[in-house]
Amino acid sequence: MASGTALIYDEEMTRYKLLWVDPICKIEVPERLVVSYAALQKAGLTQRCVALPVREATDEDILLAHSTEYLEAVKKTPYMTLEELMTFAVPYGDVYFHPNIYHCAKLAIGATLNLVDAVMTGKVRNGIALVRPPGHHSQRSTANGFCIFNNVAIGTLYAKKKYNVRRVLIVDWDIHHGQGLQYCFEEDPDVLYFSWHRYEHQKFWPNLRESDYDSVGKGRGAGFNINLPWNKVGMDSNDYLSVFFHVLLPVAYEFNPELVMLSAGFDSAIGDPEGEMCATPEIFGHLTHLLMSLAGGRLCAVLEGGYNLTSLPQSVCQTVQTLLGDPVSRISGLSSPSKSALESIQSVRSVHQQYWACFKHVAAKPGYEPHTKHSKLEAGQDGLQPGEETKEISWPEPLLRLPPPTRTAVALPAGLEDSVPESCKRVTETLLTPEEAAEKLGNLNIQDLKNKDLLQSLGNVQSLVDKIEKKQVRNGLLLVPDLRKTLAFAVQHALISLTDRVLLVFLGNEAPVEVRVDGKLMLVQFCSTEPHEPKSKHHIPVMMKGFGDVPGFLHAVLTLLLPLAYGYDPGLILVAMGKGSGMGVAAWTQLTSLLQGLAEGQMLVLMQQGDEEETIRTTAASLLGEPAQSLGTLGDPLPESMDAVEKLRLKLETQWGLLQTRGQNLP
Ligand code: Q9C
Ligand code: ZN
Repeated sequence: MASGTALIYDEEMTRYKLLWVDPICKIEVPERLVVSYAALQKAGLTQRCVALPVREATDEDILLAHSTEYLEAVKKTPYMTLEELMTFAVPYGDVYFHPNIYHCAKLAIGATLNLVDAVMTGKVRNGIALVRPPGHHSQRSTANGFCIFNNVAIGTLYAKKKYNVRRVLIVDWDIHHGQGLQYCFEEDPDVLYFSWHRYEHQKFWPNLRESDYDSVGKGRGAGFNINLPWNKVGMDSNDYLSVFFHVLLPVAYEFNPELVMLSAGFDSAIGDPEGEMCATPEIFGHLTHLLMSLAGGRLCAVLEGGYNLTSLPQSVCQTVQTLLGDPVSRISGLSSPSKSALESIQSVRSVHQQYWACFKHVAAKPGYEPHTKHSKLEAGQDGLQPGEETKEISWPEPLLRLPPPTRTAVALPAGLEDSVPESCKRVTETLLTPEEAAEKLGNLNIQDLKNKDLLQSLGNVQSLVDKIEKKQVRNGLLLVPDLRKTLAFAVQHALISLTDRVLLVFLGNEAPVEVRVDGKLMLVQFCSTEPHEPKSKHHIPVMMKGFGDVPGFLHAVLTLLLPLAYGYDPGLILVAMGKGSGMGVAAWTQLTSLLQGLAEGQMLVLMQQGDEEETIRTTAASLLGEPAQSLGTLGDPLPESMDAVEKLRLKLETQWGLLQTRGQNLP
């Protein structure tokens, strides 16, 4: 399995700049790269990455996405006078040229292609190319929006051609619409293009009708172009996460990409003069993490925009650190998306429901007609007015993300120690005294108190929870003889010794623990038989029609569990799989991978002894940070599972705002 993170950077790409006065183009400065790379160095991240060289793209590479005429025209720019360069740029719009920009543009493509090569050959698992000029506005015969050639489009076509990659997901989180990417792939069903962008009902640049949510792709590509327009400025982490949970991730999993290309523009971060959004740099760590469970972890990030020289380097560091596998920072105080964001989410879900099974249950928008929109939109009710308040906005510097000395500790019964990778730290047997056990577990009987295996597993749980709390260990895996009792003990111990909230995710039918401490423990239980009416509003049973319904389970994880968990913001996660829950190993490791984005990855997994060695090994690998296995082509989820999840969402969405998916104009 591939490991390592590539970083591609070359100072040469800082050697072009705007040579005349142009208020629109003046933000695209060489310092963007300089400060980003310097921040990575200062954080000690450059030496942890695999440094890869850039190369010059060949004509053949460029012609993958551009016309000969356009290439030949750009080829002349190094020999132009200042005046000729100015004149050359005029017809394109919001772009400038420089005698060295053609050279840099070739390096930007070459950097992208070297990254694709490294990821596709398994030299690295993932990586990022820090490049200038950016690419996503560039079209077949057009420069546009600071972009000369379309780096990500060329990278995608190159991967398809050279490596025979079939399905590529392009995620464009830059705050501008990558219309160049849309045009390039809108008829291609093998490339799913997702973009969110500042739109303001077409009042924001590039002011295109086709940037709206109803551009879904054309011909065979219908359904494979997803636009999420932001119609207000001031969008924040709630809005970004909601779009991932309720739009991008469900579709992305259903699409099942073999490679993820990321148009990583950071003008969607707080403080950016273009985006005027409010999401802090930490959010990019989470967005990155959420994408790392797709395509077996094959992720190529390529810099696009980002013009605030403080939030840009911070966001780049968050992204790189996540690619490297460091624990993702906690996001506290999440609430719900804004009204305007919800309207966009609802619109894109309803217009795409005919293409994607994950949206099948979405109620069609009442009175929905693709070409008469915006009528019901409120005026200025939420969000900021454009240009307002974001000028001198400040935010706290992201906290350091220090990985604990040990990533993964395991406590396994004798004979099974070799079933997990070497790098797992073995927990030496810790025996609990019967007195200590009885203190935390009222319902132990005499037999239990004499049961050495049980007392040992309780001791192991206690020592692992303590080590995680002290940040000596990041996560752990325990195989226990009595799952229910050990789990109950783990919860008791965690609640007593931690001041923080605990999230328990339980797969199985029996109620695992009496939830007593309201507020400090949230229990999300996946079960296949009707559970008893929960005694606490923090006990959330999710009925699945059997655990074999992988698409249904995944839907519940993405659209229910993750929003709940992010809203709850636990300091520790306990995950337990009852024996014979029948959960497939791929779905199970998707769960354990995704949950590591919470609680700074502090997680303890408990499994009943007797589980298959393959499951144990894969679980340990997931805790060590190996990408989850891809789930393959998902069939349709069972309607019963979807109904159950939808019902729960409706019930809980007032309390847990990240569950919301609808604007106000629906019941
Ligand atoms: N204020 C990239 O981020 N100017 N390009 C827009 C509206 C063009 C942005 C003017 C912005 C281009 C890669
Ligand atoms: Zn941009």
